[in-house]
Amino acid sequence: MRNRKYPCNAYRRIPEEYLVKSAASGSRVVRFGYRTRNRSDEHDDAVYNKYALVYLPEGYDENAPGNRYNVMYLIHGGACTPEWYLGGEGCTTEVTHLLDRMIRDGLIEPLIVCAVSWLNEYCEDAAINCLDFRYELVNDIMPLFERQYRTYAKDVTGEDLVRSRKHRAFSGYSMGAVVTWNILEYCMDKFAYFMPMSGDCWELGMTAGGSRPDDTAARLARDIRKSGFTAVDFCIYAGCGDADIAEPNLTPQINAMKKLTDTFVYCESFNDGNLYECICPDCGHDLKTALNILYNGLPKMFG
Ligand code: FER
Repeated sequence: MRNRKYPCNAYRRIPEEYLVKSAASGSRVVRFGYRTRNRSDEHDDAVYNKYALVYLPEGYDENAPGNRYNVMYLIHGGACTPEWYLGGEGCTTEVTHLLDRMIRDGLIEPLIVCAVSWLNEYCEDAAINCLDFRYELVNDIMPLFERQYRTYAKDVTGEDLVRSRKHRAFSGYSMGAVVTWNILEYCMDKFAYFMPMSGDCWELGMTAGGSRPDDTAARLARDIRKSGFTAVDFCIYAGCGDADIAEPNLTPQINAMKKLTDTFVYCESFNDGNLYECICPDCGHDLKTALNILYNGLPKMFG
């Protein structure tokens, strides 16, 4: 895992100019259409049309041989859609401005961001949709998406999604953080970096990261160990605002995880461990917090 030097995890303020449009960025937001099926039923026909919004960095070139990009899947919160991050096809937003500037200034390597959604036509229960989203991700999105875009997975039918896991991150805000913890628990084989923003793990019930932190931490550790991974195999950059309604759910969960040092090693930089919680000053349960966690967390993703 530790093939690189990671910067210090501590919170830093976003330079104001990072959130406004800079001249002539060559990045693009495009639409990725796919078909999906009713949740966990792999044998059901993929009859539902859905789409993701995709950020392609400046200079992205599908045809350049050997040119591979890190990929982050990014998922929205309640009552939102992928537009919350990326606006829409051909749009620019604070998120795209931030990514443009971080790449241009060398804080991160150029990456692809795939903004997906847990909304669907067949189930109205948001919590169920979040906890089942992984089936859609693994069965219907990743194989097609990573064949179409130049991620590090070259042969998406084989073991390549596993081999390339250090070049793949998952992040989400609020209900999207609920998804992120679920992906951590069940899809560690394909992802090595996780950035849950403003939300806790709901495997043991809604906001159970707050009400049952020790059980939640033990559950995560158990399933990570069961899938054969240890503390050196993954990193979690979690975060929320100091005035965030999810903070009382997230912080107890992180504190419980800190005690399970076989699996989670709390640290000031990922050179020394794999878990950090960034609490952003003067931030609530909103996009400002997500922007802050993206700014602070992304330079620590990918190995
Ligand atoms: C949390 C995780 C998710 C939380 C709230 C949510 C208050 C989502 C709420 C919603 O979208 O309605 O820890 O804490």
